[in-house]
Amino acid sequence: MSKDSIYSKRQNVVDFVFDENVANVFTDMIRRSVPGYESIITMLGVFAEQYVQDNSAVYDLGCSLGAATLSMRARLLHKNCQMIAIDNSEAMAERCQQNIGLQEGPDVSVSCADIREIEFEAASLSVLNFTLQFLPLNDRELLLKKIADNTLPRGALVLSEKIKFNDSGEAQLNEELHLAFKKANGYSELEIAQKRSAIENVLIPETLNVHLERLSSAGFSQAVVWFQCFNFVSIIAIK
Ligand code: GEK
Repeated sequence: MSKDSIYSKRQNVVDFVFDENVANVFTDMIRRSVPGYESIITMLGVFAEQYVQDNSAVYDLGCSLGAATLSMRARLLHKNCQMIAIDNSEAMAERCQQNIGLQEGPDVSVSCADIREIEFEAASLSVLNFTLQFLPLNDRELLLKKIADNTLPRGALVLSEKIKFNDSGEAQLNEELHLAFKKANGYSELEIAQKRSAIENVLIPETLNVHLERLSSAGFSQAVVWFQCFNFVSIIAIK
């Protein structure tokens, strides 16, 4: 796994993009930046066992290098399932395709596309693992509505996000702990500061309540936080 040193040298920071350089170090970057990422990935396999139904689609939306797809595929025992992994970064989609080819398992269709523009098949499980946060705020509701409309009864959506807090004390505490996590993982003050300014206009977090209410109005009958570490949560929403 290549080490993420993208922001280790002082530079003119520009808005973050999921390009070739990021794709090359992405596994290391996300593990060292998102507390609980590996636990969430492992648990997606358990969700696949629990929620995937025969004759349905399984979506990994914003799949990056395919970690969520691989975890779900390893536990997919169902008949006639169509696994679909989508990312609008060419560098990510290409590497995702390669990673999936390295392991045995059911077919996966990988495409480079914008998840706001795809036609959804009837799905039993969809995953937005730290992807919704990169969509413009105004596009989030419509996407969730489309996912809900195309989710089978008893099907599910796993939504993982960085969140913000209304309470300033809670926000400060969680941000401090997240900062400590990144430092403990070897990121320097300079790397952390430069990454922060690169991402601040690109990753727009919302509060947990906003997510839960939007899931409910999109058409999910239940939405439950099953994981939280600092300012990172994962929600399971059931149709
Ligand atoms: C994982 N889920 O490892 N359409 C398609 N893809 C998009 C869009 C869009 N509109 N916007 C952003 N992306 C992965 C991690 S990373 C999270 C997901 C992070 C893609 C983007 O190209 C990137 O690959 C991914 O969403 C977000 O489980 O970097 O914090």
